[in-house]
Amino acid sequence: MRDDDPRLPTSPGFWRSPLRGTWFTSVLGLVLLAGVTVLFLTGLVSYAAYNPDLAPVNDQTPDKGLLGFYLFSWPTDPYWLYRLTQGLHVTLGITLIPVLLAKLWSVVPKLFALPPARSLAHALERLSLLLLVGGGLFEFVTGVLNVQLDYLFPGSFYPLHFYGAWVFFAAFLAHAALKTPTALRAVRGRHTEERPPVPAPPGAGQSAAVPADEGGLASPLPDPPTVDRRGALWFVGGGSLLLLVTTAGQSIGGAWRRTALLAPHGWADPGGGPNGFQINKTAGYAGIDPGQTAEGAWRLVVTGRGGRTVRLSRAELLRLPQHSAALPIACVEGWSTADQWWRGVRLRDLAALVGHDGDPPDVLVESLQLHGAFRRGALRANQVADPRSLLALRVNGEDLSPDHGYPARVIVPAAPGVLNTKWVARLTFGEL
Ligand SMILES: Nc1nc2c(c(=O)[nH]1)N[C@H]1C(S)=C(S)[C@@H](COP(=O)(O)O)O[C@H]1N2
Ligand SMILES: [Mo]
Repeated sequence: MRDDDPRLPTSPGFWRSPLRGTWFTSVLGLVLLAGVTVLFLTGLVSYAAYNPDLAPVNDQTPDKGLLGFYLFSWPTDPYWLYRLTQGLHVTLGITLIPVLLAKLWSVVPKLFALPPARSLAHALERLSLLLLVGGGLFEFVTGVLNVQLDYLFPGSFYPLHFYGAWVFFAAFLAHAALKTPTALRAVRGRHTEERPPVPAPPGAGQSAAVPADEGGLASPLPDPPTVDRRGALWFVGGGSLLLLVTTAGQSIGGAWRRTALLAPHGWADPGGGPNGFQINKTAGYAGIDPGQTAEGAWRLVVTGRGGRTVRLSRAELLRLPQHSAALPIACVEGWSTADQWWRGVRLRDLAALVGHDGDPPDVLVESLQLHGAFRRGALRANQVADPRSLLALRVNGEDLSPDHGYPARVIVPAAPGVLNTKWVARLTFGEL
């Protein structure tokens, strides 16, 4: 049979690495079982955090009614909540890349196995593996691209990554239900009866060092090993550790940011001084013309109950009661700033100006920006009501810089950065 020609990848004899086997695949699989579960949960949370169900300006994902059954109103406490959940999501996702690749490598002979389907059940199993592998790669690739290439899929990243997550996780759960018992047995067995798979001494050829191979993953014709399975795991773990220490600093912010060698460093060097923290999109990139933001030209338009509207200059805003809040900016990309001191007018005080005293409603925030998915956003009533939610005019004792949103920007505790709209031009309360 041609299937058995060891020159073809469809033959088990083609795959010669002595590392492949149930134990190696099981250890990696169990790490992914824990890790991917955390990724899925923090991902769902991240989706809920940006208020996709509040208004189409935040998200137009069709059918999120079904998959978004769990959506809830995102709290404002603790104020570092999104910084934690999203830092965890992105850092863990990046750290797991070597584990994912090693896991796929360890089972790649199965991808080529013939016949493609021995029975209907086998065909269904392989189809589910296609969704598992395809879905997993899709989630990791879109996640990394979104972080590294700064919104490669403007506006569409959320639905892509969200739908992909459900497909991937459904296949992942089915796979875990089938394989976890075997994996646990393989890993436990190693501690009780079996010695670690001792590398065969050079020249010993196919020695008895190949352990019992329940999953049919071990090569029938293994090459002599150059590293044992433990060594290979250390190699994978070392890769993960390297990614971890060169990524995690971006979520801590401040001086730690310099350790985040792999994190994108943004479009502009923020420089030093009170405004010297990470900039996402610059005013220039967003097409904000300095003429529009000048003292004589800019007015904030606030609309509320029954269409009541006030127009306020920056000087008038500065004459309203000013409040401070120490809050970070935490982006969906996983980076955060340390806490910054913001100062400005409470959103709920602005709601009160247009007839919503006491119990402020949701608000639509629109910026001067004409294009781009994040030029506007909707905040929920609980976010408007929080006394730390500000239309900030100053940061760390100085006026906002143009790149951080001058003349005015929104800052809300625990909210994703994307809802901290810069260059605000209009607030519309209660008409979402
Ligand atoms: N008008 C406007 N506001 C915006 C954005 C934007 O593109 N346009 N980007 C948002 C995103 S995604 C983030 S993470 C924060 C970043 O704020 P910073 O640049 O001051 O750090 O601003 C938010 N506000
Ligand atoms: Mo962001």
